[in-house]
Amino acid sequence: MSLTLFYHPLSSFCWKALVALYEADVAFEPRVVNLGDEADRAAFRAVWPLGKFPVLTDSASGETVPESSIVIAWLAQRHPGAARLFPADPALALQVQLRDRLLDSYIHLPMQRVIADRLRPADRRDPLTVEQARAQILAAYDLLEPQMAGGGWGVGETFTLADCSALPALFYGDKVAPMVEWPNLAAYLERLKARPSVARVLAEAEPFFQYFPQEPTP
Ligand SMILES: N[C@@H](CCC(=O)N[C@@H](CS)C(=O)NCC(=O)O)C(=O)O
Repeated sequence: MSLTLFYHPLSSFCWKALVALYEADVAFEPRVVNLGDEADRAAFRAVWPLGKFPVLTDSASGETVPESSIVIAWLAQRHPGAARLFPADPALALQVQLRDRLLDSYIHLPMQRVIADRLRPADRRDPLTVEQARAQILAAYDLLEPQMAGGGWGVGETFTLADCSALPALFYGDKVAPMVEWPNLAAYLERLKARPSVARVLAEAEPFFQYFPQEPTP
């Protein structure tokens, strides 16, 4: 086996890569990075200096592949089982990439800003950052809600990169900005959770959910 995935089971961006790997049934060595351990952090930074996971390495080709969307694109180019994560039709492929960008930029990253604020000492929290991040998430929900009115997967008829990206964005997004007024997105999240690749990722994360920071009491 030549592939190693540097990741953590609770990490939202790692979920994107894990779903793709499980969808495509690609064999890889899981390498959990413990960011709380200085030596492990340094070892990971030797692989990828920015220190952000997921990162996939291929000992056969010598490649180091960072960034969740690029990991999935790389898999799609090299592993037949993963090719379907990027539609062959160029127009549809562009729609898939657009959805991936929208989910990452306007739900996933703002969600991380809300969580990061929870991890700060009480006297360093920034309610304005949280408010703006939540507003960004709600605007993205509004944009995507009508697009999911027909049910099914994110873009097109089949499960793609768009769905790999949707899982962490909507799962953790729902925790910081509940999707009560967005029934199409809420139903889509339930469809995602029922997908075997996703169910496996969530089951592996389950022992770590206790570390997810809850909303601080005012
Ligand atoms: N744009 C990157 C974002 C990756 C990212 O932010 N990963 C987080 C975990 S979800 C991380 O590595 N955090 C560790 C840190 O910031 O020290 C991607 O798509 O892979």
